[in-house]
Amino acid sequence: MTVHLTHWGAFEAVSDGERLTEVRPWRGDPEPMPLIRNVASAQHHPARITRPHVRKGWLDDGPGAAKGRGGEPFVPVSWDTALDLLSGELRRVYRDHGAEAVYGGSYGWASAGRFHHAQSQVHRFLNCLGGYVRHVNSYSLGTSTVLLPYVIADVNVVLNYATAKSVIAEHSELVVAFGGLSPKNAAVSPGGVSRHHVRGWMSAAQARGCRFVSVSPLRDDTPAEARAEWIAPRPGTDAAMMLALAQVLDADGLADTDFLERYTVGFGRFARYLRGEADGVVKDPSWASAITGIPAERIRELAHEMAAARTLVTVSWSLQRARHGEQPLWLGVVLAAMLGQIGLAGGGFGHGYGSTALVGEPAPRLRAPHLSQGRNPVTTFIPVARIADMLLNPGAGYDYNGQRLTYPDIRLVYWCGGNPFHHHQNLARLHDAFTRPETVVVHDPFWTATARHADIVLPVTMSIERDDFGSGQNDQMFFPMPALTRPHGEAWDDYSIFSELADRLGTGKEFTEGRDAMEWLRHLYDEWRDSLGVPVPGFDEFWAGDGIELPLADEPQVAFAEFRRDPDKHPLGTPTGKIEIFSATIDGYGYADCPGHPVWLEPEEWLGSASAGRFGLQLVANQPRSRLHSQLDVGAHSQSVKVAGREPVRMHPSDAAARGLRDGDLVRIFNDRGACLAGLRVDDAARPGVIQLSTGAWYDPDPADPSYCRHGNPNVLTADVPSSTLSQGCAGQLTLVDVAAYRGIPPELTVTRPPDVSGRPRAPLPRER
Ligand code: PGD
Repeated sequence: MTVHLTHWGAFEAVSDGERLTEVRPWRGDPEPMPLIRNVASAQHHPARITRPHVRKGWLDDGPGAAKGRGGEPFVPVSWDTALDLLSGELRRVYRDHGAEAVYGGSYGWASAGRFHHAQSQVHRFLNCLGGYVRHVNSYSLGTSTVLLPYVIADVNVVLNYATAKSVIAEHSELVVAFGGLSPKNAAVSPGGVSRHHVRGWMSAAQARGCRFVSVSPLRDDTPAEARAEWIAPRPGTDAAMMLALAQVLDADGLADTDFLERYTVGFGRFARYLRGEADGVVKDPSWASAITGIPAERIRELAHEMAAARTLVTVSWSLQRARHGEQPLWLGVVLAAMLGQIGLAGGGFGHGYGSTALVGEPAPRLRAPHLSQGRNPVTTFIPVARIADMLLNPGAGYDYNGQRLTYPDIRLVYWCGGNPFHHHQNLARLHDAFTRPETVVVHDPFWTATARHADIVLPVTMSIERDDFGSGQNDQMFFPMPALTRPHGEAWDDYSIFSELADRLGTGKEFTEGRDAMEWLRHLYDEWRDSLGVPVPGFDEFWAGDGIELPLADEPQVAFAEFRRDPDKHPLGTPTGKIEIFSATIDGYGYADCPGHPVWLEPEEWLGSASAGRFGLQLVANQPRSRLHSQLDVGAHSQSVKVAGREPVRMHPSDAAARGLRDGDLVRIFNDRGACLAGLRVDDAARPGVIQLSTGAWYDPDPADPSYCRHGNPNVLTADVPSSTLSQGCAGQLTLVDVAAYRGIPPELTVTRPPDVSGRPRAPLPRER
């Protein structure tokens, strides 16, 4: 048995050199995830890319904006041909248009493994050529990354030095979880998870008497082990509920004024807003009840319960992935500050205990080695979720985080390790944006929708097909990851592709430094080992073993304990060094969609808005439980939950009855932006008025209509709008839709088989009668 690491867990496998014949969870994992079933079953699926391909139109006509991108047939070519064509095109673009014409942001999670980390590889390669336009922030946390440094601390401090789950289990009396504590997300971490503790800490806290309150439109956003009270506001209205909690704390004399005085700035301005002195509206529980649908009395009681107990306020990442996502996040900090428990064991504020495995884990003292990406001389960047705006509007100006920026004129897009036709919003608009560049290059193991929108498609190995080592962020285990099988078809690893391209472009020495992949692993390991000052085995011993344990920090972490002890000696990284309930800096930017203190701002699409009459259901487009993002959607576990061959959508029984729908029906979900098919699951875990359709079903558009997905990708429905001007973060979590039964012959899915290489025109799809 050989150990291997994925973002969703470690497993042990037996291989016959071609495929994995036996897979079982890593023996050290107390709560292994069924997602590991996806790996072996996807490896040789027909949707794997077996050899390099070039879009026929690009081959025939050369580079240029192309309406046919995403719909035209591909021509299989040899590696030599593909690499010659691609190196020639890179040479042309860098020579004629410069590095500012290359978008190499290439957002995506790719696979676990520190050396073959796809982003590091593509960025290092492009840096050797002169750089590229990059992205900043992430789809996960784009809003938090910008907001938190103004309010409390850098996002990495908030996440990596969060109060340890063991401390919560021991000390918290009440955990109020806005957005819940989702077990499916808490099982995943970038780079990998060895020991899952998704449920254990909640059981332990609950057994000791800690109470959990889960504020979410979905009951199972918090696991049964927590025995949580479920409060289900209208999606997107948490900020109103939080303001009312703050109003009760203020009005009933429950706020910790000493804490607010010593550790925060701006409470006075905020209090005037709460009390209605600013706008004549008191933000009390009755006001919030009309917005959220939560009884005013329950909000009032909860505020008193929070003040009477050691209370941890947590906010999930999903809440900030929405219009005005800054507001509930900021209010989470404000509530914790008003309770005066920031810096105390089991109290205060946390962000993402149910969003990723790494939050609340004891940070190891050592980080595993990684490959340097080199230096990017290009200063132009975009906030990651502005990709379609950039491609559609070269030269246009826009605001971001206090700056006025200009979109560059991109000629070549290079994607390696991500799937924008999964992760971006309003996919029909993205489809349009992808017609604009002159060349699109994609490396992926699979024929994802993004690969199908490329001109040059290069097949890469899965992580089980190459030698690497891996360790997740804040994970204690560092594993060797020797190749378990030979590569599928003619797939190469990203490093080999970039090495060959770099050779052709005259930057081979700089890119490879004369090493092959195995020599890099040894080199990075030795360099790391020499820098440690603590004994770890030599490389050969490490490579032959089952992983090493990295030493942990000495004490379980309590977030912001030092700041609480001495705020003058340990100020925060905010402009004033204190928690900013009012931010003069943000106020100074003058953004109407993110003012100087947290407020309730009505989103354009919510159950109380005018358009809710036309589209009466709020869609929660959240993270899937059967795969990570869009990864390995063709794998056995992901396929096992599909309904009628489509992604499952969950709907409350009352909403299903009102529409004459039954469990198992094929349905069409629609709004003004698009439509998708899905398989209905009737389930009272969704609040009435809410449906839930996970992200990640591979986008399978009607050839004549990119806004229509046959498979169930919610991003044909979501709006390509930012959370706010401040952060320009992804706001894809919520959107208004309606649902109807699909009548007629269901169209066949095509995304699970390779695209057309014949050149024959594609037959139109059956559509609804
Ligand atoms: P993945 O499916 O992980 O999605 O978006 P992201 O693009 O990260 O894509 C990774 C791709 O890398 C896959 O196609 C995989 O096959 C490929 N890959 C794997 N290993 C390798 C490798 O070694 N080399 C190469 N070249 N490729 C490899 C995720 C993004 O989606 C995220 S992080 C979030 S949080 C967002 N969430 C939402 C949301 O909540 N709601 C909506 N509506 N939309 C979202 N989109 C975002």
